Amino acid sequence: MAYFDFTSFEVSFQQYVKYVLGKPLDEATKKDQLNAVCYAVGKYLMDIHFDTRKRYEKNKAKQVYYLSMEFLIGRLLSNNLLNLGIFDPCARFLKKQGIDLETLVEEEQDPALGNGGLGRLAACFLDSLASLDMPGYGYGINYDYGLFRQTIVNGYQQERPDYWPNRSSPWLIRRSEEKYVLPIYGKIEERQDKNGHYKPMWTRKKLFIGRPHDIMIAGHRGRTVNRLRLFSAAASKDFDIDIFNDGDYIKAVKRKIQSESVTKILYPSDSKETGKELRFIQEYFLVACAIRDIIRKFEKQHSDFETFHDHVAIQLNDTHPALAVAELMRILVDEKKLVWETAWDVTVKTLAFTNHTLLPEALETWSVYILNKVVPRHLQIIFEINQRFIARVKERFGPDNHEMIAKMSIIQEGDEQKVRMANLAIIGSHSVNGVAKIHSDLVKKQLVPEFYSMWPEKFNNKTNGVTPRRWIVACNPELAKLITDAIGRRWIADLDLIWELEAFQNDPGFLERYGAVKQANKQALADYIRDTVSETVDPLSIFDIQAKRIHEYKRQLLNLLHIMHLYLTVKEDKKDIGPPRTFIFSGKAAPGYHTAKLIIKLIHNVAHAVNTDPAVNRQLKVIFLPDYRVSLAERLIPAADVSEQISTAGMEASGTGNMKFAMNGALTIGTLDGANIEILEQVGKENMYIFGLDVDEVAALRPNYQPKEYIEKDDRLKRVIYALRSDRFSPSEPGIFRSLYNSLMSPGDSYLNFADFIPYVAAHQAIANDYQQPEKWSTRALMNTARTGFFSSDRTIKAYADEIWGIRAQIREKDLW
Ligand code: 26V
Repeated sequence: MAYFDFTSFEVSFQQYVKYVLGKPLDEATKKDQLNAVCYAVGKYLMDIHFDTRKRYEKNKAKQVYYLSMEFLIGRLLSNNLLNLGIFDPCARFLKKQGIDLETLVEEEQDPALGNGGLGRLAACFLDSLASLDMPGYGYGINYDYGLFRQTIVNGYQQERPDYWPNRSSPWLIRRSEEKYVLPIYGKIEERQDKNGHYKPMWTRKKLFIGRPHDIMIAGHRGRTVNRLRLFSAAASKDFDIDIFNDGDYIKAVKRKIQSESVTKILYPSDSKETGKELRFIQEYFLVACAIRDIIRKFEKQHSDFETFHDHVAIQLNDTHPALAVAELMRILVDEKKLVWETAWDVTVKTLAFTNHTLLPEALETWSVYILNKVVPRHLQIIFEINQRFIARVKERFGPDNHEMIAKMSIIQEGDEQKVRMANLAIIGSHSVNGVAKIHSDLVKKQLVPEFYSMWPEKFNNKTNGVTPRRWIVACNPELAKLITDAIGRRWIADLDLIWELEAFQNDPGFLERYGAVKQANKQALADYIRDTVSETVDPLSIFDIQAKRIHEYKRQLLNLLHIMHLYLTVKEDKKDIGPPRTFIFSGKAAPGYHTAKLIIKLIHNVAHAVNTDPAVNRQLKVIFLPDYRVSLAERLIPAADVSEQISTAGMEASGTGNMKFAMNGALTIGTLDGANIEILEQVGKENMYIFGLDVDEVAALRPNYQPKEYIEKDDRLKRVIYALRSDRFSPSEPGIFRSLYNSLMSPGDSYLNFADFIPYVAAHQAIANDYQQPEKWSTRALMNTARTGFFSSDRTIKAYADEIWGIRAQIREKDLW
């Protein structure tokens, strides 16, 4: 724990307001106060960071670098205070100044430098690395605009730019003295050096630069502070100078703007947007900056590049940074003068790759044309890698096995040649992992079986996890306090210990307190719902939440079909549907994903029908909370009774929201998909509602799927689907949902919504029944909290560290005492 020195904190705070902001203390706005506190906290972070670095250097510790186009870190103030162990004294200090810390925390803007699961996972990993005292640094991009802000107009999603104040964020340290100059465009001229060795020259290239910005990442207990390094693009003086000298001032300024535009905006994970040259340049930019930074650090302590992999591990977060394979080869061969074979050995031993999705539309390919234009030397290297690789494929599978060669080649042939980034990443890495057991199996069996048969030893699983520091301690402080009062505070560093809560499953006093925490969180969410969308919800109703990106495979539509069924049961049949229920949705649709946007509209229209109907709205409410983001997740998750994890089996790689909800005592209604399967293994089937087809059943059904059969079999489904078709939920915009109806009714609906409808309704009926026994419900919720210790990202990171990276904790527990 950091030691909180009241006086020096006060001095920092006051000096910042007076001398940096230039204001008398009593004129400081809320934002000023926030910045002043962040500044004072930042001093702690910096001091510990210097110590951490010294420790790593002294130990000559092997380092891991996590390369990711996205880091969805969320707000940092309360997290940093908690991890440093100075939250309470800081709150007391502020109170003395008449400032409420809880309110101040809400002033902080949520940095939205990620789309969803992949970016949030990267952020949890950084927290775990620091909390485990491991040398692990993040490399990413300092976008000016993060993921769009979502507003809703007449039930439709609208996107607004999200400017992330990267120039004024109190957490971001600009390293103005450091920069990397990067080549781009141009041609390769085949030359030879004086010994007659092949020496390609990258000529007529343009230059632009990457500037690093650092965010300090504090570990739990304040012993280790690592860093996340984000790069911004800028124009290089060299880039412009010739044009300026030529006198073309306007052209020079244009170039400057072009260079700076590279890191302007985070691309939404939108299949329509893939293939854009600017996105490719972003990926190159990240890789080029990161590898240079890694090499510079390596060279401070070592000189022999043949041992690079003994000191450095690099993890590729999906294929987005897969160009690292070519970039590392380029530097080792062209600049460090290693022979190809040695350079290749070092590269493969250094790199490791994580796959996060099986969806074919998300698998990256880039046209050879773009690579040739943007990074001609890298393309040349990729062709060389491919040629050597195909020779090995021929050795292994026979020289005439053209089918195998076509599948495994990095180059996809066709009208236009394309580079398959997954193949490049697999060939260039010593480890390929999926993010949940089932997903890793499918990577081997379905996605790349050929690679698996060639290199079975490369493939492994690392089931995702989430950090309990943010996802329990910070977002659910009352629950954290209850747990700590019961079993002590060591669970925060070692979540396995949380199983000790099982001892309280028959303790009525404890269960009552546990239930009261949930009730208070629900009340707080009810207040937030009132304040943001002007709806009143019954805090005693079942809070059933589906919060995640809107996507057909995640099946928000299945959830809606069930809600429509409940609505019609009350409205038409005048039947009782059990305890009152509040269904809450939150999530963004990719801007070009028409169907997903229509699903948002349908949620709103169903919500309108339900919420405005006095015959229904005491039993049922439907809420959509706009602009899903980390800080909203932090409110939703602690308040959930039921967590919806209902993707079509085989389509959700892992999910991590599922883990957060379960830890916070929500019962999952879910399919046998992603990490749900492992949650089931941990919490037990009596503490979950598992329904629907499993992966094998899905695969067997798909070719024979006949949605009509399900309608014929089930009158409830028939009524719901006819209501959708009849414009009952779109009286003023007839026909708008016709395409949703059509895709649900199509045998080609790959999400098989109807196939899981009946078991889904049955699972919800079971929930309604069980909720009426509050004590039993609380016990089962508690079992979810007690048995999800496995899903700490500390467990995940330890497995990466031992089995892939070969890095270690740099503080041993015994040294501390
Ligand atoms: C794709 C694209 C393509 C267009 C440009 C921007 C962009 C950004 C991201 C993606 C792919 C996202 C893949 C992803 O987020 N996968 C999720 O990863 C989570 C962490 O492993 C996992 O829990 C989710 O199940 C999985 O969907």
